[in-house]
Amino acid sequence: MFSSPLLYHAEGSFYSQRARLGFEEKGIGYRKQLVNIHVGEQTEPWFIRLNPHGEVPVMEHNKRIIIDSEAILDYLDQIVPEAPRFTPDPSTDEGAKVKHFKILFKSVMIELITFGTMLHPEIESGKKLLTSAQVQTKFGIAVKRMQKYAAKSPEMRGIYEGKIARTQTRLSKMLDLETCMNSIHHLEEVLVEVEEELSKVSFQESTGEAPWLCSRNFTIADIYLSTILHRLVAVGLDQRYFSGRKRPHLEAYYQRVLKRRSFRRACGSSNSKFWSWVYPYFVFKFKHSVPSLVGIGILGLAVFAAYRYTDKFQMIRDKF
Ligand SMILES: N[C@@H](CCC(=O)N[C@@H](CS)C(=O)NCC(=O)O)C(=O)O
Repeated sequence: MFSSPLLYHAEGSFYSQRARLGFEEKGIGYRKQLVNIHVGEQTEPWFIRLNPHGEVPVMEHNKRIIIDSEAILDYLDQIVPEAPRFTPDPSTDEGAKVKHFKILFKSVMIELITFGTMLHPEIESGKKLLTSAQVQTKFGIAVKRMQKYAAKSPEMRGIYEGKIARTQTRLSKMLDLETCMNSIHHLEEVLVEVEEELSKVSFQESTGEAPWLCSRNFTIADIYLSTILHRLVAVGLDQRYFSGRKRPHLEAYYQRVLKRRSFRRACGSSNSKFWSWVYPYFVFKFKHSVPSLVGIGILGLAVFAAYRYTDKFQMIRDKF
């Protein structure tokens, strides 16, 4: 039908999860390339040339580069229009609802919530993926790397300076407890509304048909909601927001999501430390050690050839 798209992504990345879920929902075969955002691979010049924002996910298809998870989902909707649409016509009841919830979920500041739990002990969460010092080191390393690349490639200096400034602004927002608390409270309000909405649809469970947020189809509203809930589990905020019967409809919804094949394939490993931290680390190390391994090999061959075939080593050869 068409050539297989390539997705640059990171296993645990929130926005990559949305994109992968889009591919799985549409049943589109695709290739994946890991970008290790924990060690700053997204700031390397080859990636910045693909996406000057230096963010995953990025999709490459038929020589087109699509950046931003929402643009990727819209593109998938266009190339496979026969599957249920992620974004139905907003003039229909279903479409209007999807639009409303999409806007609502976009207002959730997931980065502030994610890193807020790590940076502020005041925000109680069941897990701390990183310590506050580790988060700050991670951002510090990313900035240093970008400064190095900016110095090396003057043609990309402006792009790097922009990203360095954005990174510093993001970190200072994350370090501000009040900003993070506002995001935590805003999410509470969002989920109150979602729980209310789900309470109207969950009765259909008795028919064995899983009703999703806006209709019987899994729309972009469900892609956004399911990945938000999955992230809350990852950072140990699910108890605060929905699990343990806190919000039973949301909890049941998340359980249904976990059973969905597409979700398991796209996000099943996202919250695993091994798949989102350890494995990408070794892939990155391997990729970056290949040039040195090749270099060592070439050097070895050159030394061997010189020893074997040149007069310079004749005396040594004669001794053996
Ligand atoms: N609006 C973008 C946001 C992408 C984004 O923020 N990606 C994060 C990972 S979830 C990233 O690449 N962060 C690395 C960085 O900003 O340096 C989208 O929807 O794709």
